[in-house]
Amino acid sequence: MGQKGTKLPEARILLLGLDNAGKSTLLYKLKHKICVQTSPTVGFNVEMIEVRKNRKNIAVTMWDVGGQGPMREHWMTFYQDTAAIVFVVDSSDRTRFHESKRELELTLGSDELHCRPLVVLANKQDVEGAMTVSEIKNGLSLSRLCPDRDWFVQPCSASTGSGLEEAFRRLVHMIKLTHVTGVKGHIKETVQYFRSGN
Ligand SMILES: Nc1nc2c(ncn2[C@@H]2O[C@H](COP(=O)(O)OP(=O)(O)OP(=O)(O)O)[C@@H](O)[C@H]2O)c(=O)[nH]1
Ligand SMILES: [Mg+2]
Repeated sequence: MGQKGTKLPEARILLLGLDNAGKSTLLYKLKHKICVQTSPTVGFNVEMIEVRKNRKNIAVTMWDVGGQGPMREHWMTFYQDTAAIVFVVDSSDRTRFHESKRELELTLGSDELHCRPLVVLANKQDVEGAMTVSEIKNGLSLSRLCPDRDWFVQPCSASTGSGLEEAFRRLVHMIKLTHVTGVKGHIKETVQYFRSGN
């Protein structure tokens, strides 16, 4: 989990998206630079990446929450103190694009995520025929959906790693320091929530 023992201020990033979008693959690619064989996430994964922002070190904790149907009702459990949202879209799967759009709209409607920056990762760009950035930007109606938050769409491939570092750099730049918190034992609290069978 990587965060154990760190005293750094924390910026909590939430990785959301439908099952099979590639969230866990990109988390491990970003953190460990390796392409791991994943299985559908039941619960969540969390990794810490230390970065510099405004001449300070901060611990960016990336929360990767399972995207299967039954997992989605738990997404809101992770919203508190989120500094930015990363929404991963499988660009190669046009059949599920509307489902993806619906989940994004529901997520952005939350008060706890008000004004938080949004990065949409147009993942699986290595697949032939994948939707382009413009198709995704227009298809998700992002200009209409995000009048009061910073956002951008980044083409990427979690498998090859292309586009990931760039997205992460821009994301860290967008985080507002007012959304960076002290480490408050979120991991412990969230693990307890899941263990209690809610
Ligand atoms: N071709 C290609 N395949 C990818 C890419 N990213 C992920 N995959 C594959 O997509 C499948 C699902 O990836 P995961 O990372 O497990 O997806 P997830 O979003 O974490 O899914 P849940 O945990 O169920 O929410 C795996 O077979 C990955 O190898 C990509 O950029 N390109
Ligand atoms: Mg996963």
